[in-house]
Amino acid sequence: MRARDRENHFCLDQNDAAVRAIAAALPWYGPEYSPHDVPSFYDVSGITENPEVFRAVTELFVARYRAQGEAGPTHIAGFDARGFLFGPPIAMALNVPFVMIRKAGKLPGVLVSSGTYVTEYSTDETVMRLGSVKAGDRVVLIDDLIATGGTALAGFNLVDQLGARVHEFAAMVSLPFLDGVKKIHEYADGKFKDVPCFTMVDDSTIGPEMCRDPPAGTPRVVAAGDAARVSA
Ligand code: HSX
Repeated sequence: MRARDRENHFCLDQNDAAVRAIAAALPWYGPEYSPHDVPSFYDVSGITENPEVFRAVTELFVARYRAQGEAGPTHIAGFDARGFLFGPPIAMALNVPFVMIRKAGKLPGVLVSSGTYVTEYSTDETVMRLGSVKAGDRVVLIDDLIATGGTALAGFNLVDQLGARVHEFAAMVSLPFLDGVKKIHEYADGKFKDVPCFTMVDDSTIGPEMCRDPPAGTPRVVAAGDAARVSA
């Protein structure tokens, strides 16, 4: 599997069979059938409900970090919520801890906060538990997707506050037109410019045939008793 370096942004070859298989398993919905007003909302359940592809995605991440040997990550930290799908199997395969970067108001204990930040469609705040990573740790930040980079940068700042170092930011899908990786590398006069970002599938590789919007007029939510009469 070849990774091309676009200025510290490692991308897989979009014609690679594995990348094509992931793209062909990732449906999207338009604004009417999405939880947010974005042109294409990628539905990660297309991956999680397909064990073969889910395993292939996980193994691509694992192979990358396993190949780094002793210099590889000491921790995998996943973003609430979809980073929680990919992070644990990767951490278990590498035999390193999985750490939660949680939305505010959900974690017990003494916490550090990212402060509020803006994403493609929301304003959020995330927290990590004090002591979950420490000075000297090399942390991979993992998410399903990077859009504007707001969520990723919140993770960079949290890990930084805790005294550890981000080893790499990694996501299955990238929306390059929103320049998320560039924003990470340009943030705070280039504070994180040397941290690599790794993404697998560019959104442009996922075609219009992956749209799963149902026929016009299909209700967005159906009552339990009506579910059998509606096809989606
Ligand atoms: C989505 O927004 C993904 O799961 C990520 O957590 C996040 C990426 O958006 P952005 O912060 O890069 O704009 O819900």
